[in-house]
Amino acid sequence: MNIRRILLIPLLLCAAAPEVDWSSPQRVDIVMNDYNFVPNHLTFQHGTVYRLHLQNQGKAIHEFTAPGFFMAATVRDPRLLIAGGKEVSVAPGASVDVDLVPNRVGSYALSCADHDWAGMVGEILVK
Ligand SMILES: [Cu+2]
Repeated sequence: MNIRRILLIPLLLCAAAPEVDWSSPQRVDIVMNDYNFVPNHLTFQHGTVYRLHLQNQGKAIHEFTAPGFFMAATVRDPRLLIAGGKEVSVAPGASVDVDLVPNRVGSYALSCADHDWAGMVGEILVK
């Protein structure tokens, strides 16, 4: 690989990434309990920068499982997403901040992949 190509690769990666100003996200608090989300209906404006503050107040591990929502969003740190980009896992007593921009208007399913059977579900609306 010649030097010109080595220099070109990071340049191309930068050009491909959408430009987002992450400096002042709008915070949205979501509490995860055994077994529900509070609130369980979330509304976002597309193109707005949010910080989802996911706080697990339960005794079990909970997931914020929202594959369609995450797929249609720009997530600041994609390493927070597990299960192929479908969800964020939060340990009992822990909290995780997920900075993202919803990009596409629509309604998206929310669940905890482990506890949907217990009614741990919700809905996400992007306007
Ligand atoms: Cu759960």
